[in-house]
Amino acid sequence: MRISYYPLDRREELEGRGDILGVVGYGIEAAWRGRAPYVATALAPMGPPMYEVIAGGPAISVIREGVHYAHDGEWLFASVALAARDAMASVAAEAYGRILRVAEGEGYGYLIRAWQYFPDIHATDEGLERYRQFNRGRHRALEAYLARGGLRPAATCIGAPRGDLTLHVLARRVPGIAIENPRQVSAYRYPDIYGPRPPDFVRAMKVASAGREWLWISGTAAIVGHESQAPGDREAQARETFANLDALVACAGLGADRQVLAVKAYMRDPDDARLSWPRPWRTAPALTLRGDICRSELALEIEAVVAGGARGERR
Ligand code: 3EB
Repeated sequence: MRISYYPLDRREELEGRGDILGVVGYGIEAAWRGRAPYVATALAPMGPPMYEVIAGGPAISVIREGVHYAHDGEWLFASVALAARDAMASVAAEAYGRILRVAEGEGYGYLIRAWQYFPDIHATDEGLERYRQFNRGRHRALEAYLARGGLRPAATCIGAPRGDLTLHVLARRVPGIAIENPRQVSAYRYPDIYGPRPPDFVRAMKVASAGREWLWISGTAAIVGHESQAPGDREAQARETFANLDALVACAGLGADRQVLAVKAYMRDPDDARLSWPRPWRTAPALTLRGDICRSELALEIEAVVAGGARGERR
């Protein structure tokens, strides 16, 4: 498993590769002609357009039920895009339902990581914010999966400027280990002041692969307990966000020689791209995207992948 970022002019080289599980385009207009699943997001980077490439072993690529997926025996990447005009609860339930049928059908029954982007995240739909409608649908779709022993993935949910709902996931044949943040109430236990159904994700998922441990960290924002911190103060929000990221990494037991492999930041306001980043976060390959964080008072959200040292399995 490798995560890399490539500029637009590397497209043809990427399209010819056979080891790619999935590609996510940010700010890219060009059509994708490769065999690997491609997610055309409406999110734009603060810098030039960029491809995010998740590569693995030789991958088999399939389209079924409108889900484009690829798998290499260890990881499955699956992606679906649905029109997101209204009834977000149904759209979310449909997207998760299809992804789960395909993933479980191929024997990759454990969601590790999910990303969901859709427009007008704060608009109201039948008296309820669309993000909260989304949570209702996701909850409905995950209920049976959780009842049969499935695990909530780590996740990111961001408002896009336009386009479809895109949901893309990574799944495995074996369960990951859920890591929660001691500074935060688990999202799936949020009180109902944040909506009738909680957001079904874990703060991070840890997996063992290729002799290392990998921590997939959810989109992380300035939330302590269940409350947003420092509304209107982006620098204070950034500090709380990094404190949450640090706390999660400390809980995951990755060892001292851990390494931040990739970081994505989502910011409501392009000016916030200039905020200063502390170590170890500022040294990793990073992508900063313009997007709406799912609580309107939050200015930024950061996700990451951190790996333990490559010295054999740690448990
Ligand atoms: C939060 O911690 C901030 O609904 O899938 C972060 C990551 C957030 C994922 C989701 C929401 C989601 O509640 C928002």
